[in-house]
Amino acid sequence: TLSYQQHAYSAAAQKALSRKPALFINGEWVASSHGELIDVEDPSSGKVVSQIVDASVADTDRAVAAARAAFDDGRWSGLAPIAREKIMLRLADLIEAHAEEFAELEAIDNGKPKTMAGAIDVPGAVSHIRYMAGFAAKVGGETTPPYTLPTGAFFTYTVKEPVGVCAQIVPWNFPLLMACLKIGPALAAGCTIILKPAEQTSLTALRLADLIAESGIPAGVVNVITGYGHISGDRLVKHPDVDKVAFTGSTEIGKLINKNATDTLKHVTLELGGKSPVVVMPDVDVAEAAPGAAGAIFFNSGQVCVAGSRLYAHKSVFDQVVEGIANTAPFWAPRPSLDPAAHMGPLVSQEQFDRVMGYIEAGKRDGASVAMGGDAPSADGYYVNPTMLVNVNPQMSVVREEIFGPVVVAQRFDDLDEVVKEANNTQFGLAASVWTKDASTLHKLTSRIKAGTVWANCHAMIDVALPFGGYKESGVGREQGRAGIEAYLETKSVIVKL
Ligand code: TXE
Repeated sequence: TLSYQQHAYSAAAQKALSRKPALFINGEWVASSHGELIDVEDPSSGKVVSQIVDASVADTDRAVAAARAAFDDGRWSGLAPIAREKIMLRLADLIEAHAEEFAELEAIDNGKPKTMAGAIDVPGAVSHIRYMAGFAAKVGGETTPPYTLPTGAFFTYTVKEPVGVCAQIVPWNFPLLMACLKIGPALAAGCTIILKPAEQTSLTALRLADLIAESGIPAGVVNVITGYGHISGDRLVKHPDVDKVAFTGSTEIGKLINKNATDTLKHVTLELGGKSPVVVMPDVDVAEAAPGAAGAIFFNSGQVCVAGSRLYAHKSVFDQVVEGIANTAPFWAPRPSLDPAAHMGPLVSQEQFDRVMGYIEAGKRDGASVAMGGDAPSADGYYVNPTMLVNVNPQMSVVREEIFGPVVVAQRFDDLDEVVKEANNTQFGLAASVWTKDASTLHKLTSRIKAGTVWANCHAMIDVALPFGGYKESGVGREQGRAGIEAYLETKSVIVKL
């Protein structure tokens, strides 16, 4: 039996939780136009611990006006690139200096273990800003010879310019990390920003705004507004003065945003859902692959866009892999996020808990058998036990749909052609992992699986230098790497008659 005893918050966290609800617009903390607030819950206890502003359409318009003015007068894009780079590096240092506080706030707000937030979310956020800062001075156009125009009579070149005012809408699974992943390339490119964190998890974005002000980023360049997606998020997507929308979230809302952005023909990048396959070949060392496959799904309680939620193990190792994963149950048993022994916390909200438990019940009704978990511990808070379903088939909703919880469906296969077909039998194409020591099998699989990222003998290893995004309904465009900054740049061609 586990103790679900709650842990005390630090003084720094209590201070952040008791701050007056406000929006960060034009470098100042301002009240909302209508005074509506949203409760902030700690998913480890289900208790309300703070409140944030539910930004109105008028508040949103005010933030867009600030970002527009800041872009149009060039107070950021007009700086020397070395100055932008220096300020961004200062912001990265400030986040790092507050790592402990950010990790705790993220644990309180999202429910992820503080140890995980400290090991992954916060250093990841810092890396995104630092890596992109280096691009501020390193993206440019080229002098390119013309093709049909006479060379001596014309001088032709391209210039890279910032796209403009960017609305950045992020989800609740990696709040600070996603915020920094979004603002990094936009700032390096010289854009201005309205960042909208998810209504469930806005605490770290608000604290980030304090550090943005402290870093020396000019007022109006980054604005942070909290609130519901269908109000402030929707207004950002439709606002004529916003030039680009970058969204991470559900495929359903991603499709809606794509439609809503059409009238003003905004640039749109979308990072959406997944149902990523984990393919285990017969030659693996099961002692390595089984815990690897468990981590692929149970990390962050399965609330990861690249979660390895469909396991395909070769029939010769299937039983051993299933047993090996089931044996990790004590390690992944959910605990309160501030418990130093926690490897997995609760889910983010009652809504997500109901959704995940609904899928587990649907799986059982459809005839799946439970090989691990399948239930929730009795405790306050939104805990779900790590779960594995077997005896499943490709028609079941647990196999087809993104559950976004600690639930993996395990299937066996006979040969490579069969597993490639099944791995690709999905509307999604975000990621996949393949587990084999045979180089030829490895390359056959990586080339035939349709996904934006394919890992071999590991899963969810994300590096900011490598482009990230989805095939099929998992998204549009790429973030990270050079592709990530290109998404915030326009290319202008200049043709000069001499
Ligand atoms: O996501 P939403 P939800 C998936 C996952 C999860 C499901 C539901 O399967 O169970 O989505 O989560 C803002 N215009 N993912 O409902 O609604 C919203 O305020 C503009 C996968 O929380 O997509 C928040 O900031 N913005 C995913 C953000 O969109 C709108 C991560 C994401 O919320 C909006 C999260 C609108 N009309 C959920 N409606 C991943 N790929 O990592 C909402 N928003």
